[in-house]
Amino acid sequence: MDTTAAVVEPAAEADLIASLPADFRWGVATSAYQIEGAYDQDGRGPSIWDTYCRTPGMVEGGDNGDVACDHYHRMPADVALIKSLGVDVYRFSVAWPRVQPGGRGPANPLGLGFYDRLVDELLGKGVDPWVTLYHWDLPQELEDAGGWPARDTAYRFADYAMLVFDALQDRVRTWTTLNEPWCSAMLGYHEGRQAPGRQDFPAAMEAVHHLLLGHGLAVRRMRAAASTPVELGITLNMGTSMPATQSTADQEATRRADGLGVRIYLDPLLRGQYPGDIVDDLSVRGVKLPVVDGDLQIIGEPIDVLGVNYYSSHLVSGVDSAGRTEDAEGNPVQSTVRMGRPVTAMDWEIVPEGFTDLLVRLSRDYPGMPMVITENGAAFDDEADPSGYVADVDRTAYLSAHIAAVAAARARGADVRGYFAWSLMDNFEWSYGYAKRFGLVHVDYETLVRTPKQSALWYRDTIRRARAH
Ligand code: IFM
Repeated sequence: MDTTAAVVEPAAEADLIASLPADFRWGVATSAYQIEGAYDQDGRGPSIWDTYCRTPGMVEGGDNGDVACDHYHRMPADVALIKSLGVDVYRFSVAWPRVQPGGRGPANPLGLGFYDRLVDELLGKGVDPWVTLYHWDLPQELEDAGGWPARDTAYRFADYAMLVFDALQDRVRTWTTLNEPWCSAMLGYHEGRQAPGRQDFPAAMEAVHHLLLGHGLAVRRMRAAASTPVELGITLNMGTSMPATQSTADQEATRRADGLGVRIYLDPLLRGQYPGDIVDDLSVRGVKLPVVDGDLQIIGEPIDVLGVNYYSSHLVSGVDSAGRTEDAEGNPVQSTVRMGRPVTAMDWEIVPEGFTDLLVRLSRDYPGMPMVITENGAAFDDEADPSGYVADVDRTAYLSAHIAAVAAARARGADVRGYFAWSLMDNFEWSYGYAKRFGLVHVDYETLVRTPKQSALWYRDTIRRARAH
């Protein structure tokens, strides 16, 4: 790690990055199921992802998180690696099925013990821990009882959150309740492309509401129990949706995309109500959000920080490739149209200015809410040399352009206070298995040896420079 990364980002990007303040928080992020492995150790119970991975055809290559990066057994060395990148803060998630193997009842001390040690290890190295309570690994028993479409799951989540909060709040300042509830609800219960793999749109809308309710219940209880100042928040994945043309169909499709992707979360969280146009759209489809009196007050519990995960932006059309405006069920079409930009290995178009636009728009539409970029990064088809080193010029360029986009948003008034690169190291990319690599650090899945890529060295140098001015 002594090599200086030989990357010179375009001058304009370098100038923008240099404008970030010295107290800007720099970090790297991971999640439990994607890196930990040790899937049946120390009393961990099965989660929906263990089940999904064992369902033939669901995950590329039949991969699973049984071993992943084996972080569970290599944690102290991984923390040393994090430290070597020079970051201020490390965002990780706690595995609910380690803490409560069946999703209810008392804490499993061995499961909690792992996070207790992780927090101490980080603090001992001068790195702040940032805890995400839920990054998609619902205990299977709770899914069997109805999963997120069931109201009870929200209450189970708040109970679990308190077990973790009580154990770690003396050392952890920043807490994110949920990571990307859009993915849990839409990919998990509507599209079936993630665990638990259901395809039921009304159930997905029930999941949206109960995820938000679980967030609010947890925030209310954590705030009441906090014995030192804490920062509480939630992380949403968002992009900028733009109409492919100025036609009414495309503008309407864009409104719906933004409504179901952004506003259905942020409006109840920050404005105390669901967006009326989306509630109307749902009712045309015979779907209702299962709101009970008092829920919106709970969901709207004040938060301190909004986590923003950004990867790409989209042109949206109300017409599909066959020229139809309605799908087979008679619902209006909402399709994405290529902008003709370069793509990452996920086939996601690279649109850094959509990031700036998103952050400026969020600060305009939801004023007064500090933001931190809790994820941003890119998968590319890395080729490691015999030593394991990857000269990932493409990822480095992506990071440079996107950090500059954050700085540009700040210059336009967006209150963004930190940035986490996704991800610390290559890991289990959900339905794509190990085929997609997002890491700043290369992982050899045969030997599990970690090797910092060029992007890791560039990131370390960038942080150093940002602190120096
Ligand atoms: O790997 C995921 C992460 O778990 C959630 N946000 C998006 C990343 C890349 O797909």
